[in-house]
Amino acid sequence: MPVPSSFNDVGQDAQLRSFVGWVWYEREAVLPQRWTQDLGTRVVLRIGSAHYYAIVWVNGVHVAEHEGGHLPFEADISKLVQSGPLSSCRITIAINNTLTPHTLPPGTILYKTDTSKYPKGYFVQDINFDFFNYAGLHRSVILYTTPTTYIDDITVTTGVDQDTGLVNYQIFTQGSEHVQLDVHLLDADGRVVADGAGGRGQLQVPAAHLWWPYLMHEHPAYLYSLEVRMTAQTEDGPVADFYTLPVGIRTVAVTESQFLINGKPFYFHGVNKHEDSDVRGKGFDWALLMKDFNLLRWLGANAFRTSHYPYAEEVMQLCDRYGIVVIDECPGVGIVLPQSYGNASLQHHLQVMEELVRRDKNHPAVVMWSVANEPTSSLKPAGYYLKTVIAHTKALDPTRPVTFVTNSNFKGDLGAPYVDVICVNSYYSWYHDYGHLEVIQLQLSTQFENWYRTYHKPIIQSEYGAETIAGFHEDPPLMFTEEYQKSLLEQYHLVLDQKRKEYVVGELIWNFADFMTNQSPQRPVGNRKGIFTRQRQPKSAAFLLRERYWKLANETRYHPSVAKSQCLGNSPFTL
Ligand code: GCB
Repeated sequence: MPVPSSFNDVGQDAQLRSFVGWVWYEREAVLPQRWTQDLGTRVVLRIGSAHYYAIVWVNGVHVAEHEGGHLPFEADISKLVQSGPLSSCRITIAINNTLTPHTLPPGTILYKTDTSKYPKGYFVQDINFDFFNYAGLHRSVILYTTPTTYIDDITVTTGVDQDTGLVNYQIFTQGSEHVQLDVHLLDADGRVVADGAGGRGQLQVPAAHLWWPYLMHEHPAYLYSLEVRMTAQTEDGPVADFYTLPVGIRTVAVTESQFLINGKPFYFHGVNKHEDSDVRGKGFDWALLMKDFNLLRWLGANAFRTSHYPYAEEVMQLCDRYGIVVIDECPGVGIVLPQSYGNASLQHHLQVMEELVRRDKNHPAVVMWSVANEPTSSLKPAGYYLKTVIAHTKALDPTRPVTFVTNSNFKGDLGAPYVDVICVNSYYSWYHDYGHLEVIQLQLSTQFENWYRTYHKPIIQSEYGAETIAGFHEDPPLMFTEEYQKSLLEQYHLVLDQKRKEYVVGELIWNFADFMTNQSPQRPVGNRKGIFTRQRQPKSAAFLLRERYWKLANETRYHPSVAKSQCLGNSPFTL
């Protein structure tokens, strides 16, 4: 079985495609002699993503267990590989994709006991989310080394004072109390612009280049490099560790009606995505990733939400580099049953947010955390649950707003009081009043007005869209045709254009591309609400959105005052 890849679509076996239970991966790796003989070397096994529950052994010895399919985990395996003459290392990973009411996402195993209909022991995995539960080793498994005294973690937060950039850093080391830390901040040309020393401090960057979103500024996504050099005297002699972290200096803030980046109003015009493609399922693939980024840039999209789970780290790194703003969502999708709001679920959800924030906190592209998608937020226990997860996330990262994405009625939503931005999904003229495009404007205006009147918080239309089979055409538009998708979007845009002048701060289409789901009478080989096909070819709506997004970019672009030396001129972006 190739890694990284989902195992489901690689074979020709229908049983493997829908398999629920344990699968086993095993691989022998030969390690360089220095790794196995130098006791000052720390050898680490890192697993980028194993969906869902994983148990790991090295040379037959249990080294790690991890719950949750979309975040990395590691094990220090130095002792195991340095204990004998062997330079080989057998890595065994058992993975179980079963989802229960307490996993994230949750699911239920339904035992079908009517023996007149089902064979003995028959069960199915039931889920309340709309994407295929691909499983396997979705991201790379790597072995790496550090010295035994090493840099374990860095937290960077940034601020701006007039035109001085402020870079606050905190460095955590392991292995020795007596370390020396030297810090340098380099600009994009490699020139040192600030120095520091010690485990925490603030670097000041005069006339800083700020990190701006794509299309918001002539020079978006400016990145500095934070170089951290650790030296220590240990029993085994001097040791050094070195780490470089890209740093974007920017601020994020939310008012009653605006989302501000660097103090300027930001309008999210973008997409919801999935990690999903032919053959490899949710397996990481550089070529696919670059294609997606080229499509996003072509589209003029400045943002996406990682619906409905954390994406690969490489995705986040590219967002930093291209200035694509991210709403970073955890796998809290399909939380609908009352059993999924108990202590076991809550505790796991808090743990997942810790892992997510630890992984993604230093990405300037990440401007907001989303703790869930469409939970049953009108259920009584949901209020305490969402309040707790949001408060915990804010405690972990006080610098970013926190939200969850709702489809509940504004009157009964028990989680909305705790979010910074209201993110609302609606499918007017699709799941409701289907075929009746003429009701969208009224219903959507009412939706926005109700939410704003109740909460006085900025609103993002976090999903809207229509199922569309590429190549289906009917005019006047009929459901499932490219014309219907376009017309539905146009109706939404008429209202968005009014409300964005007031308090709507973004629109994210559902979905960037068609994606695989469970089989159902509503899903013709997956969800077809993509503006691109699963193979990344455009439907008509992609051209409509492209025109809109570039127009929005020109309208919402930040123009520094003409008096300032960094004046960009007035030349508009062109398609
Ligand atoms: C939603 C969900 C998303 C689905 C989409 C749909 O509200 O958040 O996961 O795929 O609707 O197409 O039904």
